[in-house]
Amino acid sequence: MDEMRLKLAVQKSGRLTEPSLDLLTRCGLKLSRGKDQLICVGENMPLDVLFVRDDDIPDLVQEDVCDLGLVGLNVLEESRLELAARGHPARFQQVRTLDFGRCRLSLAVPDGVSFEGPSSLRGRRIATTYPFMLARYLREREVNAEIVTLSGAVEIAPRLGRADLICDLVSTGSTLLANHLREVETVLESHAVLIRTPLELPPEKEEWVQRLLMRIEGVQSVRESKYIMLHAPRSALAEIRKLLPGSESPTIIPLEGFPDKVAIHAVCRENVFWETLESLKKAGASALLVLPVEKMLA
Ligand code: PRT
Ligand code: ZN
Repeated sequence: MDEMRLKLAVQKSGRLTEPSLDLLTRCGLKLSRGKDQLICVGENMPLDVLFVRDDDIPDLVQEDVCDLGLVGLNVLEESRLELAARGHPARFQQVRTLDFGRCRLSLAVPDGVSFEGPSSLRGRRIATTYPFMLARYLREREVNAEIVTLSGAVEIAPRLGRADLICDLVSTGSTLLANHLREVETVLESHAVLIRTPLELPPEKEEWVQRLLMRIEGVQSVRESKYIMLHAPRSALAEIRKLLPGSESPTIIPLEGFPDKVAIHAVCRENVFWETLESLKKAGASALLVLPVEKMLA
């Protein structure tokens, strides 16, 4: 492999695959072929993508096989704790919080079972695929419980009599519902993160890491952003400015032939909903136009 090219680990096939590739595409990366191969070559950047299981991503960065990785905080934290337990401090650095892969690691009890806080866990058997995070949670609360480590299908463990409750990832909650389980405590709020090696990289590689970080920032900040244009009576300017969601300094332009009116252009860093447009109109605005923002660089 070419030592001068960055290597970024991405989940091969799973929940993080599509949003990870979407982020990279929005950052301008063009990949050589489909994601069926282990490695995809970046055609327009010195960056190649390695497709692997998400659980392997922290280790690949830890062992300097990859310079960068896109992985869930849940997997990262578990790996960090596991490494620490084996006496190896984690070397990967978390460099960006990403706006996808949101979920939470939660405790859930079977319907009808009471739960009055962590002390209710005393002496219970808890099934999980995240034994290190669960152990930390219990340790911090000084609760002794039995951790039943499984490799999957955690939600059926109570029904099979293997555990009294579970500690598993939840996003919509429909899996819990379908299995007659009730979420009672959050152990970790999770989302995808970008990690990197702590190694000092050659300047050319480091420059590309910095460019990628900046582009990610740009992509994430425009996702919810909108460009809004409208006409307004000068007298309503103050009120209208207050109504524009998340915009600091709108551009105010005189309107030829209408001395009492101005045009306002603003970048709103939040979504602009119909309700906002209706309020703006009520305040005197007209000719309202909302456009998506494609790229932004501060
Ligand atoms: O093969 P590989 O090991 O790469 O994939 P995997 O099966 O381990 O992972 P995958 O693709 O399921 O998830 C990858 C990452 O997505 C996780 O590590 C989390 O960071 C994130 N993520 C976000 C989730 C969920 N949401 C999620 N809902 N991971 C798993 N789930 C599970 C959840 O445990 C439940 O069983 O999906 C099920 C449905 O969830 P509900 O609450 O929407 O019903
Ligand atoms: Zn996995």
